[in-house]
Amino acid sequence: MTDTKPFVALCPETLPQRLGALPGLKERLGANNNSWRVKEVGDGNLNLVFIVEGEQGKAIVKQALPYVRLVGESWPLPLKRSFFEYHALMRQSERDPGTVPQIFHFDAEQAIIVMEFLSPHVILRRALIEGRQLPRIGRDLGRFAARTLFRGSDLAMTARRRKEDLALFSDNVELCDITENLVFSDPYFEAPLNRHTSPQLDGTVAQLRADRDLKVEAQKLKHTFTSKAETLLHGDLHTGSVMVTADETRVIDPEFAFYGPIAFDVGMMIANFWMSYFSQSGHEAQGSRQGMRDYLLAVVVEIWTTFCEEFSQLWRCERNGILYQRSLFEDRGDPLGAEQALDHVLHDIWTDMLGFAGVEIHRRILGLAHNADFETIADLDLRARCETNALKLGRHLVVNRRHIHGLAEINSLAKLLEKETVS
Ligand code: SR1
Ligand code: MG
Repeated sequence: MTDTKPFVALCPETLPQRLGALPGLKERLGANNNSWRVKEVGDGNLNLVFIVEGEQGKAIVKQALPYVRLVGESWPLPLKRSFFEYHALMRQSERDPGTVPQIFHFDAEQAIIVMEFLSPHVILRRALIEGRQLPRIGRDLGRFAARTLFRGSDLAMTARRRKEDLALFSDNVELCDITENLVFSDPYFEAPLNRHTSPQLDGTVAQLRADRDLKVEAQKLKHTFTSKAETLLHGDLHTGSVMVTADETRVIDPEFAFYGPIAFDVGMMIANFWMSYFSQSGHEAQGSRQGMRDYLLAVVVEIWTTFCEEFSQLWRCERNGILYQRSLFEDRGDPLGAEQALDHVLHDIWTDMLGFAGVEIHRRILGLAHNADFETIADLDLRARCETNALKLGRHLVVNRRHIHGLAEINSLAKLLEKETVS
């Protein structure tokens, strides 16, 4: 018989007593758990997050709940997502050291991860809403994506290790199901939990939901998402999953991790910068955000350029997996063959990345889970104008992604949409 303890949600009152004996916590906070101060700070859609402060320091305690916090107990969600988050963090810290929080303790039964308290870091999304320009973010995120996605794939891993990992993460079914519905399908019909800025967006929403080309392309992207088990994804890589200071970037919250297409993480991330771009005119009460808009488009370029450079570098130096083997190219005196293959691989990532960015934009405006970039714009007419621009760009990305040649083209369209709204 296994000795399993039933799950009990933590609360600030019980946490010191329940976790007081954990060596990982005592070491950081101090042994006197009676003096620990606990605050619940979770503002995400799914979990409890506590800051615990003791005489010697602070730590984060994150606990999954057996349901979707945003919706309530009517939407059950398994605790095992915490197991996937923990294992994804372990792999990411191997593949791009220093980019995720340090983990001090993991308890699978109680779905608890105890980790480093990052300070003075703030959530990237909040910094962007406030108009803060983070100088490192494009490079750090481009590199993180390239390293974790390349090193988690058949380009780098042994076939056995990758297949074992694929099997491990294939059980993250319920979190994939959230993405499959919330990102790829719900925005394109009147799904029960959808919401949008109404009545301002009603006409545009009806148009998008009647757009056959858009729906077909969104489903093709969903098909790619479910069938292209290329690499271990973060799975929810948006600006709310990144913590920043001016000098440091850390990526958090990979509970949606599973094996999927490389382009998915990259597209989701870039989409969130485009949404931030379109939301800026809703945050101009304290002054023009033109500088911020220029910065955000430059970050998009930097993420993509860095991703390509780092991916190419890894392709040349760490391509030791079962795909595009050196024995076919470099070892036969044909390094150009390997470069040709690299171009093709990057081109496919580019095309899919644009599509994934487009659906991510749509779902944050039309679906259940919105983002604060738009939601904090109190004037609903103004919010709707910002959202309309983002929706238009999203449609262009999804439907025309195979004919888009570079970011300059998309950023020009973004500027044009923005200018038309202002004038
Ligand atoms: C029901 S969960 C909604 C969203 O929150 C998470 O952060 C993911 O982005 C998910 O799609
Ligand atoms: Mg999250």
